[in-house]
Amino acid sequence: MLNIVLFGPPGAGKGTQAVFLKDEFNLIHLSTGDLLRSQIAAKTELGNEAKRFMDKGELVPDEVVIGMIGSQLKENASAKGFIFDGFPRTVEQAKALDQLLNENGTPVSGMLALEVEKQELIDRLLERGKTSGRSDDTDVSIIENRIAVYNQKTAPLMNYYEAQSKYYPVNGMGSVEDIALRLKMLVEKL
Ligand code: B4P
Repeated sequence: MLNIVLFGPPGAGKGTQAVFLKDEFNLIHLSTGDLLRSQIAAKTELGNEAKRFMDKGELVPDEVVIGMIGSQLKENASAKGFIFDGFPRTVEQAKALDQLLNENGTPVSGMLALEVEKQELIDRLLERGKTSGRSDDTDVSIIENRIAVYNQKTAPLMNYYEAQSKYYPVNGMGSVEDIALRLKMLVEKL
């Protein structure tokens, strides 16, 4: 079973690349951002709670996203593997993911970390904000906060996976196709 953690700061291309990898390797794509946005669209209690954090560029509480991923893993028990996009985002979430996957005897295969310069991240998100309707993509100060939260709470996960020899940095600058090829070549070696 192939379990890939696709990692990187906001705007690094996780969602974009996950679509290619999912098709190439026949994986289930689990994006916590997408799952949360569908809860917001459905105006559920969870969605209303999550929106308060997402609108400010803050992380949604660990227990909420861990619970969502746990249910998705159960729902897709016969999958060939998963691509985790935007999860884990804290050490607590990474530990929970290890525990959930170990229960099935199928650990994380590798963490692929997209590396992109800060100004490029901001440009990409503002560009998406013109059409996405996402309030967290239209305001530079909120984008800056998302990047700061990433540096403070999420970037330490690189050490977490490096300690398990599962950390693979990938150049995330360039065309979508070139980056997809870099990721594909890496995944084939996992
Ligand atoms: P996400 O939905 O994960 O948003 P993101 O970090 O911005 O990544 P995304 O996948 O959308 O962007 P991508 O890099 O693909 O999270 C949103 C919010 O949800 C978080 O801030 C948080 O509040 C909450 N949340 C989600 N998961 C959570 C968790 N685990 N714990 C707690 N809270 C959580 O792409 C960005 C843009 O760049 C796209 O428009 C794309 O077209 C463009 N792009 C991609 N590659 C490009 C390239 N090579 N060249 C040019 N443009 C490119």
